[in-house]
Amino acid sequence: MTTYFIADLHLNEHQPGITDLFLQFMSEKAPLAEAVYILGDFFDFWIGDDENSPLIEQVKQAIQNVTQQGIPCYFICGNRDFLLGKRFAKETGLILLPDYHKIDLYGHSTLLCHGDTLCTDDVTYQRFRQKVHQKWRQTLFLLLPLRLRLHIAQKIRAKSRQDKRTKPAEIMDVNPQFTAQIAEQYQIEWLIHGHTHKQAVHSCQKFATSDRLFTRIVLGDWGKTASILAVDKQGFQFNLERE
Ligand code: OKV
Ligand code: MN
Repeated sequence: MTTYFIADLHLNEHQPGITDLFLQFMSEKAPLAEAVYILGDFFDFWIGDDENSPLIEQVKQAIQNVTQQGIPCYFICGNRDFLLGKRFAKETGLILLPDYHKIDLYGHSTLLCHGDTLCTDDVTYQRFRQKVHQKWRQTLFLLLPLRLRLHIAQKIRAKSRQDKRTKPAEIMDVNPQFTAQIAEQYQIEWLIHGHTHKQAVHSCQKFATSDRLFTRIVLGDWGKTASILAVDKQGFQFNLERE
């Protein structure tokens, strides 16, 4: 039996090929899986579970189809789809997980997260995150009519695209010290996350001065191809080796 991990599909209307790859994954691979974990930025943006579109409907159908076959599908929200909520979960059978979630993966203690919380050097983003994760702001935002939410979200995205152009690339990766601290705190052997779009397997030290190691597995984003991590009792494997 295999457990699959995916992240950063950034599903959107302008790249129907990605939706097709996901639907293909859900009809071919997922039904044979032990579990499926979606580690955030599944949708490119999400402004409330009441929004609907042919894309959203298709995706919901695909998830519901898999969960109804008894395959658990889990979700950790990303920095873009953090408003995906209980209504979506109820409609699809998707199981919502907190920002950090520790599991036993075939004998390996493993921590799962989206990855944005590990990028502590991007102070501007962390400030943005803290703001939009405030419960009262989310409640207020979700009370607004859908059209107004769409309008506000468009403005926020335009502003963010502007800011991004002046951001140095180094701060966009995980902070190694912070990540090691998390690994130590959760007492894990493996860390699986996405967000940085840099598919890789890193061997990391928990402390600069110790030989205690953990493995950081980074999921890739989706585009022309899917990025799927498959784990079974033999170990882990990506669907495609990328550079
Ligand atoms: C998601 C990101 C846009 C990054 C707004 C409260 C507030 C939620 C929201 C609006 C935006 C999500 C929900 C989106 C992520 C961006 C731009 C940059 C870096 C409020 C709660 F404050 F307005 F009240 N939002 N959307 N960004 O368009 O999906 O992650 S979004
Ligand atoms: Mn992300």
